[in-house]
Amino acid sequence: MPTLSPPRTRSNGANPDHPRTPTYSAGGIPHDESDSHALSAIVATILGVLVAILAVFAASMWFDAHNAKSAAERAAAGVTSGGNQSTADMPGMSGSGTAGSMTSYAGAAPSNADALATAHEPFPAAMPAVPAGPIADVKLVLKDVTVEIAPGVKYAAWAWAGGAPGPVIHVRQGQMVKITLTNDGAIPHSVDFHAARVAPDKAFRDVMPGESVSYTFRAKDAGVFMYHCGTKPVLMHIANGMYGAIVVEPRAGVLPKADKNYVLVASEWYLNSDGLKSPAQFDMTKAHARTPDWMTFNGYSGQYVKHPLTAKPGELVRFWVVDAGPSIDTDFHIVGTVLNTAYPFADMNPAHALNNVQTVSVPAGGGGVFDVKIDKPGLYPFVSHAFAAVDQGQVGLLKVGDVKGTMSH
Ligand SMILES: [Cu+2]
Repeated sequence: MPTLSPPRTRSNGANPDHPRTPTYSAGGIPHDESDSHALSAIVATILGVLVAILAVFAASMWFDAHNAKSAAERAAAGVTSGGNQSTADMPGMSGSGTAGSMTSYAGAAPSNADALATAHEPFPAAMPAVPAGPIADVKLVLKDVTVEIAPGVKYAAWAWAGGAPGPVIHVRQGQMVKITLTNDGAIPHSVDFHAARVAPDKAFRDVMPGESVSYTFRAKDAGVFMYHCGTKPVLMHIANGMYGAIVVEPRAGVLPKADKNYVLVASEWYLNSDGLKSPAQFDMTKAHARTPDWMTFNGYSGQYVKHPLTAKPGELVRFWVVDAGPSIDTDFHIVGTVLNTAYPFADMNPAHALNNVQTVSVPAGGGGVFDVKIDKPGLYPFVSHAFAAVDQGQVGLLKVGDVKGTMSH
């Protein structure tokens, strides 16, 4: 567990009601001069005009604010009713879940959280091998599953047979990729691969429950790419866990050989309850406000703090990072070192790489690749340096060498 400073009691920064002292008074005008009355009359007239102008401004601002509020309420009502599709009927989406109290459940934890974090089996961050042969045959199964996103915090996800994120897919640049998506969920879903150049209305079409879709694309573009369900409302399908990463390994010789390759998928979670007793569900109001309860690497708060990723001193470690969002960027940073080489936006052309930079943003729906070589043994936290994300769980450790203990950051 990272040291989570749970923002359970959220200060809304309410201002005490200070009565304002008037900033002008009748004083200051000489009163023993013969034209003092005329001057007073002029000043009074000017003040009167100013007050009138201010009154008009105030009225128009009230109308604007009122209209904006009405528009927001209409938008919220439209979302809650889901247009012609009632989200209240969907599994993992109760009607009450959209009421949106905006109560934060960040940092909620049972008393045995530490033991649960230790017992948790971390999502495998180590990049799998490339499938042999000319075609990478990728079979994906979508499923409604209850996942754990933090110690003791359960969430009714729409995700993959193995939870969220989906499996890491690793292919070679130029390889054909055959995707077969089977929908074992209760409602239509689809899968959109950012690495593909295909007609989305065909390849990424909705798949009915119990059915499958298959399509192929050639992985022409190297990098690390997001894949996700693209069925409406996309915000909800992504936030519910329907995302993953595909690494398209550049052709041999383009990059220096890495000793370790780790894949991290950053994402945020919006909960309608703390998820401790029964699984939490998606909260659309919080998702629209972009106020997550939890933010994670590979779907579980701080899992690589308890179970660090490892490297030997001097090894080249390559992080392939996707930010699944759905809405918040990840500002990738490793405490105690500098990123030797960064491939922003996962543009793998070495001529475009950055050298020796501290923090690189990975946009929602985008990727980034980061090489580090660390000589000194120690525990090096990797974080999104937008630090609310760390408090909400987007933190892990890279353990370099044979060192003991843990470190919170
Ligand atoms: Cu979906």
